[in-house]
Amino acid sequence: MSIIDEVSEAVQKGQVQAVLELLSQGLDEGIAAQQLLDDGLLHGLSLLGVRFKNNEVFVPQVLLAARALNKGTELLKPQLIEAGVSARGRAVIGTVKGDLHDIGKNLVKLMLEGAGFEVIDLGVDVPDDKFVAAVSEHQPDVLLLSALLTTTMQQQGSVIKAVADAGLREQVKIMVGGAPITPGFGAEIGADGYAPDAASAAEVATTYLAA
Ligand code: B1M
Repeated sequence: MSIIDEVSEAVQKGQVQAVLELLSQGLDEGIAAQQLLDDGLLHGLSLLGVRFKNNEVFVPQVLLAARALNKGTELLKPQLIEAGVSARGRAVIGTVKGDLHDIGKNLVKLMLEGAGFEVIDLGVDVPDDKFVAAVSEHQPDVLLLSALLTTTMQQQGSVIKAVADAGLREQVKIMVGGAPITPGFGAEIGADGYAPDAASAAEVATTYLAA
């Protein structure tokens, strides 16, 4: 079995230590960090996701896998982002209220940092008023909202409305993303932008910075 397949297996089993050791071994052997992330960590989670959907594994196993994946991503972070990029913008990011999924959000955060953003991460299950308070306090260039559930995607619209009601809408660009989100949905709820994945989220956010 290749190291990449072993990473995928270890993620599915939620084995943090094994994931970290395999990733270090992979990097030592010259495997690109992006490949370890895509074909190892994320591929493992995707396979587990199918078994989750089919009720073959349950929330505790998926939680352990998510923890292993997040730890593994932290280890790869220096290789994934360009070193030494100076901060040239500020972003606030969070997963909306009612939603506990943070893997995608963490990847978007990582790519934003790689693109030179200072990122304030509000975490998961973030209520609207916390997003509003963060925009008021940190004056970010971009606010990024993540949602993974069809039952929480509407919450993104609620955050946008709350920011507008607080009189802050003109001073911040708002982007939405997450597996169920489409560009059409983003436009419908009044977002400025949408991105399908972490790398393009950083690209779109960068276009909002004043030249
Ligand atoms: Co959840 N879950 N989950 N889960 N979970 C999904 C999303 C689901 C599709 C699984 C399934 O049934 N097939 C399903 C949603 C169905 C739906 O709404 N239509 C689901 C469900 C139902 C649930 C629960 C309700 C299950 C239950 O309790 N019965 C429950 C809800 C809890 C809650 O949030 N209130 C639940 C719980 C969990 C865990 C806690 C166990 C765990 C999350 C742990 C964690 O995140 N720390 C979990 C996981 C891991 C998943 C799956 C398996 C993987 C999600 C993931 O991390 N993908 C998922 C099934 C799947 O996707 N195969 C599933 C990898 C990640 C890199 O992708 O997050 O899409 P993603 O992020 C991408 C893009 O979307 C984009 O960039 C990222 C990187 O490229 N992106 C953005 C994301 N945010 C962005 C923000 C931006 C821009 C781009 O800013 C503008």
